[in-house]
Amino acid sequence: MIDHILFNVCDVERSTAFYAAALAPLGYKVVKAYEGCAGFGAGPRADFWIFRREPLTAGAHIAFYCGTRALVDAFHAAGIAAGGRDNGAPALRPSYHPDYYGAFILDPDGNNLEAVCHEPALTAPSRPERTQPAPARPRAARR
Ligand SMILES: N[C@@H](CCC(=O)N[C@@H](CS)C(=O)NCC(=O)O)C(=O)O
Repeated sequence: MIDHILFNVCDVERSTAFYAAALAPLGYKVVKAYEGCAGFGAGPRADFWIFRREPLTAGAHIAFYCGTRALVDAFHAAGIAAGGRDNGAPALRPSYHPDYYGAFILDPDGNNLEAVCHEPALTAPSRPERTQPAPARPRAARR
């Protein structure tokens, strides 16, 4: 599943106006905006981004969603083994958000591929799992 896509643009203001208008019929609007970039979404989550790039390059950025951090690690190892160029080892990137665990690979043409997991790290359960059925609760008296 695709998590987000990013296009490089040279003028973020101009492209924000363009995409806001072009994507409005699809329910997309600007849901995040930072210096040099804007994120669009049809809901609260931004899955389409524009990013100012100087000089402008055509390389796309696509991030694939992973349910676990182990999958992000596996993606990065497989991408390197397949001849991709490392563009960022698997690690947390808290500048995006506290549980953002991503890894980046450049494909043979310079496109920037990412695998990302947004879930918190797996932790041991804070209390032992219940192994016995819960004690029966007294039933309400029937009339
Ligand atoms: N080498 C960086 C790559 C980060 C990256 O490519 N981030 C994506 C957004 S999730 C992107 O296209 N950012 C724009 C940029 O870095 O120019 C890292 O390891 O964190």
